Amino acid sequence: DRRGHKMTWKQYHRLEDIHQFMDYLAKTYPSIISVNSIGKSHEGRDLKVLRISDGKPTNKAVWIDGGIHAREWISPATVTYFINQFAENFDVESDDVKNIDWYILPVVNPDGYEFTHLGDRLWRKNRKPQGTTRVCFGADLNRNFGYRWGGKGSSNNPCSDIYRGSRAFSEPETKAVSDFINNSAVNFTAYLTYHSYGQYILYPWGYDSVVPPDYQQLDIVGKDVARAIQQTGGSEYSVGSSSGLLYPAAGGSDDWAKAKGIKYTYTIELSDTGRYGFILPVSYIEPVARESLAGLRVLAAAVNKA
Ligand code: ING
Ligand code: ZN
Repeated sequence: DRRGHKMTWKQYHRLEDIHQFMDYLAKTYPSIISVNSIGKSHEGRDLKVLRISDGKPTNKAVWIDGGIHAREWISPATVTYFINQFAENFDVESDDVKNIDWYILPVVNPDGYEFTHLGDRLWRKNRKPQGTTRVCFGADLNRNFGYRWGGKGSSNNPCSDIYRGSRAFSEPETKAVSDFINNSAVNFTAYLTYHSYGQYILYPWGYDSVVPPDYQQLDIVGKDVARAIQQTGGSEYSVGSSSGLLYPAAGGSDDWAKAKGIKYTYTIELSDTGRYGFILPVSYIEPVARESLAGLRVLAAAVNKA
């Protein structure tokens, strides 16, 4: 269309629309945006990361991902909304936003995401055949990361929805994310991973009911983010450690990022609180994304002060 892509935030889009949107932005704004594939999914789909940066050497760096879990459609929708806002309005963004190199992977689990569009709307895991028999499909990518992998809240049963995989980073999607973050020479100050649902801002640890030494700072910034969301769109988010507020779950991406030393590491569980759950109507996309962006701007301010 007129803008050269099909993304609307008035409906949920297939992976191809999301990838074409990212490529369009890289082509249209080459001085600030680049797109790179950091690897391929089990079924061979690209894992496309978009980088937005004005190239200042003093910039901080923030990682954002979405779509680790296939059925949580509001996550890629929200993360692509962030991309669109920053791309289309970078020159008028705040210094807090412009002083960050943003690395954004909207769909960590493209095979699962496509499967929820074509087959099973409530699929969670990736689509790699598992176990010796390969009769069951998928590992839970948010149980497959390599910090305290194999602990509480994860399963060794390949047919379980919380199957942890055969070993840490056994899945190409989690391996690609960790390889990129480990090898890129970028020093990330924040790692944000968007899920749904429940309206929570969660910080480590997930593996057990303990908190990191700097949890009070994570709690303060998390509550600042929650307040911005509430003041913008009215949604109320609870803030706390994932193990404390929800349940212990080892192998999450946030624990791995925090253990690497990335200070502001959060799992954000977007709307709603259960009325529609994963099947959030499309009329919610814009309000959820808009208030989430207000929260992200507050996080950007904290990152610049770190
Ligand atoms: N919830 C997360 C899950 O993976 C979570 C909750 C967050 C667990 C952080 C561990 C660490 O179960 C959803 N909805 O995916
Ligand atoms: Zn999830």
